[in-house]
Amino acid sequence: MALLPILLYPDPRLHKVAKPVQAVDARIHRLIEDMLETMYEANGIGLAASQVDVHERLVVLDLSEERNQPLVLINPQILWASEEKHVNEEGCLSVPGIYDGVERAASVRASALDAKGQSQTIEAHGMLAVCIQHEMDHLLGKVFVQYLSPLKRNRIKTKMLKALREDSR
Ligand code: K1U
Ligand code: ZN
Repeated sequence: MALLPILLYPDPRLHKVAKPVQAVDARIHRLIEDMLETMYEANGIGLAASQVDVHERLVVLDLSEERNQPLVLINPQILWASEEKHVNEEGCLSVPGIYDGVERAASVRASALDAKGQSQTIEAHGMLAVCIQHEMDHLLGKVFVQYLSPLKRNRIKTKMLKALREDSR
């Protein structure tokens, strides 16, 4: 297993659109293991392959208290989203230290392959629904700060670039 470097906003690679996973093979199993290790080490509840510079439709999640119930979504698709919307506080491992409210569907139904390549349907509400939508946005090259006002987004971009410059000194 290996820890993978997480791309930081405003890295342009975060805006690439991911392609479908062609085969759930040994390479994908290794990537799943590495992404789970990376997500747990960063104390995240989700991670999309796009964030580790792999532009294929793969997401890992774990919202359990004990951090022992990983969920793997390969080639996920939203089948249904509720008309009811909620605003939730979101964070992102690619935008560390920034949290803000984003409006999303309160519930979603999604289909995906699991780590064994079997199809699964997930009914998600609350934080799981938020997280699935956030991670699927990553696969489309969208970062949650793009929902914020241009003023907020520019402030975040400036702050992130300043932190990057200071880290490289
Ligand atoms: O995509 C990511 O970078 C992972 C992200 C998932 C996420 C968290 C909260 C709302 C939507 C999506 C994180 O894990 S950020 C860190 C975190 O654990 C967290 C942040 C805010 C609320 C709850 C958890
Ligand atoms: Zn994110």
